[in-house]
Amino acid sequence: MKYDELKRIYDLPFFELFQKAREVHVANWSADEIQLCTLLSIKTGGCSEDCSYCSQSSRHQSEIQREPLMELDAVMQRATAARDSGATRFCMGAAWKGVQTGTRQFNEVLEIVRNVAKLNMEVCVTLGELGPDEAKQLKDAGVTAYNHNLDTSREHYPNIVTSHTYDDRLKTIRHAQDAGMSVCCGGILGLGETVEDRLKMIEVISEFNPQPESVPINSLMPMPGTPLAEAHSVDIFDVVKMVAVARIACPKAKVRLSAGRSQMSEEGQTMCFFAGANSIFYGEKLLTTENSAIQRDLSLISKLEINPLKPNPEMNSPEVECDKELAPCCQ
Ligand code: SAM
Ligand code: DTB
Ligand code: SF4
Repeated sequence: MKYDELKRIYDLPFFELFQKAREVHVANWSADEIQLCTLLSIKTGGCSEDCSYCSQSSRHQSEIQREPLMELDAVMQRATAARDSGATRFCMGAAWKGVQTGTRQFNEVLEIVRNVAKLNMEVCVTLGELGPDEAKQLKDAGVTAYNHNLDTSREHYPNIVTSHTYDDRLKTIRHAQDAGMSVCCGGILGLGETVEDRLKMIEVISEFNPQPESVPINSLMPMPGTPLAEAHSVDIFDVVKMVAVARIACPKAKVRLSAGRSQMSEEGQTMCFFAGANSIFYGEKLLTTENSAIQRDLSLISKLEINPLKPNPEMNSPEVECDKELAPCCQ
């Protein structure tokens, strides 16, 4: 969806936007379902990149403890516990610039993926940059979706990250899609961006071909020691509006209410769910920060009378929609 259209939608009176998003949501999803995903940081800290929001960059003086790549058995214990607590998707994150075929670490990650994939959960990984070969190996190992966020607009990106470019991010997403993985791609609100930046990011994400399978909407968790440690928090009504816009722009994607949820009231989260968010990170921890507590989430899910979504581990990347003018094969 193009920027001008997104801006027109964003500028609708709040209740009109809210209603339109709800209509798109119920037309595409069972409105009483929510996906529960559990995150695990399998390699923490010491990252070469300079993302100004991230506690795991070695360029900042943050307080988190560096940890090497976890052993297979320890990951399996966590994945099994996540499944037993009701999660249907297991997302593993690593603080790397990227991964490379033939390295010991990448081989270990592939072994972890092969084993987690046997647990009948969707398997998501976020490992940084991928080339075509790495993407194919991850797909063959059993990855359902690759998470690689654009985080903000192309224009604002260099104010946030200088150690890699927006185009580097787009290339990785292309490689993941070409290998047949679904893509999970979203961003962070609260990086000092404007509404225009937020909508431009959604423009790029919604124009992927195929559209992403999921769109995480994170609110910045200001991390001590990072350049954004003192950033202002995002108004919940702005979060709701971006959830609504993401829902309208990517009707068939899961919209995941991601980092920052622990700071939101139950009522704020409920507005986000009504506006089209249908997935959350569920479990005590995100990567390095506390998440909303399990009991609090279960209590809210029960009050709202919604049910955890079933897993779809065999899911393929959605079909590419051909542009009939550019692709005569589809005529
Ligand atoms: N290194 C890989 C990469 O950057 O793609 C994967 C891990 S990285 C931590 C995954 C995503 O977490 C980032 O793209 C960003 O959207 C999100 N994230 C990291 N720190 C955050 C923070 N303090 N607040 C909100 N979201 C954050
Ligand atoms: C995403 O969009 N958000 C998650 C996941 N994908 C990897 C990460 C949130 C990280 C929040 C800060 C932390 O725990 O370090
Ligand atoms: Fe490294 Fe990813 Fe954090 Fe950037 S967001 S510093 S690439 S772990």
